[in-house]
Amino acid sequence: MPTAPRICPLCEATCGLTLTIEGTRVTGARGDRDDVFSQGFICPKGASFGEVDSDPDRLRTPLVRKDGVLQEATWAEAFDTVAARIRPLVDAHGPNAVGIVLGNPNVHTMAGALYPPLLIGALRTRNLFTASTLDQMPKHVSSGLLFGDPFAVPVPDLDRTAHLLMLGANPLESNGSLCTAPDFPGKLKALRKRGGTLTVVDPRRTRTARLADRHLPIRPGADALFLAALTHALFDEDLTDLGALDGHVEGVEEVREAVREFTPEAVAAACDLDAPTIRTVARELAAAPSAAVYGRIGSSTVSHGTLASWLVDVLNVLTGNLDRPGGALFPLSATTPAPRPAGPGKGFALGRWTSRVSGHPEAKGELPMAALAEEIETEGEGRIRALITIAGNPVLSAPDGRRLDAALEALDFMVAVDPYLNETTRHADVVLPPPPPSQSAHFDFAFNGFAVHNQARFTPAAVPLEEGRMDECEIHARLVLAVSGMHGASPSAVDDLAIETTLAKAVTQEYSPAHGADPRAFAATLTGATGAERRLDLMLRLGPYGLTLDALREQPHGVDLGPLMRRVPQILKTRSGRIELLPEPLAADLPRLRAALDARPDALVLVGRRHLRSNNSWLHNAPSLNGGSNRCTLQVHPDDADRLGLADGKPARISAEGGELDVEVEITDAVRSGVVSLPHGWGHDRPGTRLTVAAARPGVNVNQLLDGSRLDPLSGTAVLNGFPVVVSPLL
Ligand SMILES: Nc1nc2c(c(=O)[nH]1)N[C@H]1C(S)=C(S)[C@@H](COP(=O)(O)OP(=O)(O)OC[C@H]3O[C@@H](n4cnc5c(=O)[nH]c(N)nc54)[C@H](O)[C@@H]3O)O[C@H]1N2
Ligand SMILES: Nc1nc2c(c(=O)[nH]1)N[C@H]1C(S)=C(S)[C@@H](COP(=O)(O)OP(=O)(O)OC[C@H]3O[C@@H](n4cnc5c(=O)[nH]c(N)nc54)[C@H](O)[C@@H]3O)O[C@H]1N2
Ligand code: SF4
Ligand SMILES: [Mo]
Repeated sequence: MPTAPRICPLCEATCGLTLTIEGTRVTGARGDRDDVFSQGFICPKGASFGEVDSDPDRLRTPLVRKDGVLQEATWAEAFDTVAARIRPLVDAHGPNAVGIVLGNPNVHTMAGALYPPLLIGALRTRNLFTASTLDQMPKHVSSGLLFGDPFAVPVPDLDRTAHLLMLGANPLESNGSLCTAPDFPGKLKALRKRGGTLTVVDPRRTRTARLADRHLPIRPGADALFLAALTHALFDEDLTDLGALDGHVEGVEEVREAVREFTPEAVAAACDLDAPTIRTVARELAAAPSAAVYGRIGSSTVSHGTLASWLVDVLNVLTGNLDRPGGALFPLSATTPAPRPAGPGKGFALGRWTSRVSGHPEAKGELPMAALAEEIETEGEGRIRALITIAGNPVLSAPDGRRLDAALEALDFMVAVDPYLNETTRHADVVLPPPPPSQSAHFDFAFNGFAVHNQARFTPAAVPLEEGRMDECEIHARLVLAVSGMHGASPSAVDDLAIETTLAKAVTQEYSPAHGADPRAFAATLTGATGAERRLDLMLRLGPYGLTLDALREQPHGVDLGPLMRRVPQILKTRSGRIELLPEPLAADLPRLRAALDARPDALVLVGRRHLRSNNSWLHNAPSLNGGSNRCTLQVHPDDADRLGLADGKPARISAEGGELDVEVEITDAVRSGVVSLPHGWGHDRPGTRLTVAAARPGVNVNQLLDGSRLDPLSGTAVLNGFPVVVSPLL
């Protein structure tokens, strides 16, 4: 049976798969043992690649709304409609009349990495909303402020660390995030086996927590307090040691002052952890030969998300573990422009503009996804009248789906680039469906920048593009043309322009491999079957390893670029050229954290959870990933169940500020008392979708419990964990 390699796009681990091909169909997938990074690892989702790829509900042709009904159409009709509808709105109401929503799978496609920046540039809209403000924006903001670059995200050196302190992450289900590591579970087991220690901080006793030496069932939302107390304890017990970072950090004494009040004793009640334990964790962190602190979703999508993200790296710095092998290191991906010499940079600015209705500050050029509905609904200059969504399902993934649902219906025009007709895309006037992943080439522009080992892999399309299909890169390029008044031009013009712009700059930069070259001659050397591939080739050639696309093609299992290396001070782009440990915006947010010391904890709060066979809202349509018992259950601790009169397997009503839901109760002591857990991505019961399997087992949309008003103010990230709820039995 013929086989083809394909990097798995179904989570951040980016495992190399070997697909079995029958004709033009993928009939099987196994882990590629020769993959330089994943070495054969595969999970149940990857094993279902064929089923996900050939889902009969995937759209095969564009859809265009005619007489109020979405109907199959040609590509020409679809792009004609986009061009005819978007430009007049921009001309009449200005660039902000068009909003853009970018969802999670954009980081899993080549198109999603290469074209949205051009689309944003073409539209010049400030109404940009992405999954980041439902996810990792706090990390971008803290990295931007600390290191001067929002993409300078240190990752735990999983293969070499002696001690891992992990907060709000459950890689045994998620397979890891902002830490790209195939076989994350195996790496944690290997850490324990080589004598290292693992501490997991999570209100639930997850599969990851069960693997740990120590599990701290913290009260949700209290991580920033806990981390501040660890920082306090390091100073208090004279345990700080910057190591090789000495001379590259400013603000250490200011941090000592800033955390003075956050003693372990002071935070103990709010965290529901005892002070001696907190001190022990701090001592262990300082004593370990190497250690990494790592926080994810549960410490990010909370009201002090940016403070917690910052404190994670403050601890890495103060223990000398930042930028040290075995600690937390900055990856260097093959498509990062070749490093400029160390020195002061431009720094990172927050709040360069604010959202129109609620005045939320922008972060990294984005506005909070939680504010999308009000920006569409609220009349006035700058209202969003048209929306372009690419690979996003905010009706399920963002707060208050019902309100967003109504807002989308009220738009003048909506375009969706999406393979499915789902809760969000059903509102579109034009749906542009990309082909299934087997028909697309792949390179991980985003995740290589968060990978625990430097490597580069390119996989070409495993099967030819089906007749009538359009490559997603071409869809994006044509979309850029359609909104920029160049409708009908060749899509390669978009790539040529991007190449020209990049090269014009690179040839003037002394440290660039293209320095001094003739841009045209350099461009003529680029190889690649498509504009997108030529752009990849350019980025590789301008990158730090001198790779080319041809070189990657010759290595179908990838190129090993070695373990993570030290990158300070070169990576720093702060104005001082040093790590700025107490940036002003974070200092200004500390009074809010101080107030949390004395706040009375909510009686019952909700947290989310992920299941190994899920991926946010879009994998519930694959039968093998959505079988077995109901997964969309409300997990309740036995003590809470007793107190509230809830019974296992019976229905309950859960309510919060955004609405109420009826759910099935699952009583388990895996969740701590005072906390209930409900997964996200469910609620597939709206009419007008084409998700046969998912609609038959719809579940409920947890985000309906939110009204969009709870945000981490610095990053605009929605609070999706640790918000108060009320639960009662449904009789
Ligand atoms: N309560 C709660 N809510 C959450 C979270 C949580 O933990 N709790 N997690 C948040 C997080 S971390 C994230 S990242 C967001 C995710 O939320 P979204 O960014 O909305 O992503 P998905 O829900 O995965 O929806 C992905 C969409 O992309 C489409 N798609 C799939 N493959 C492709 C492709 O190849 N090309 C294109 N163009 N489209 C494709 C799917 O059909 C679907 O419409 O959800 C957030 N929402
Ligand atoms: N199988 C599967 N894999 C996925 C996804 C998926 O939907 N399914 N989604 C992908 C995406 S988009 C992302 S961003 C990643 C996320 O990957 P992870 O960050 O590992 O996310 P989760 O698995 O949701 O784990 C978050 C944990 O935080 C805990 N938690 C909740 N509130 C708090 C709190 O206040 N403090 C602390 N310390 N912990 C808390 C929860 O109990 C949960 O166990 O996963 C990716 N991988
Ligand atoms: S761990 Fe992630 S990348 Fe690897 S096979 Fe599973 S879904 Fe795919
Ligand atoms: Mo995410």
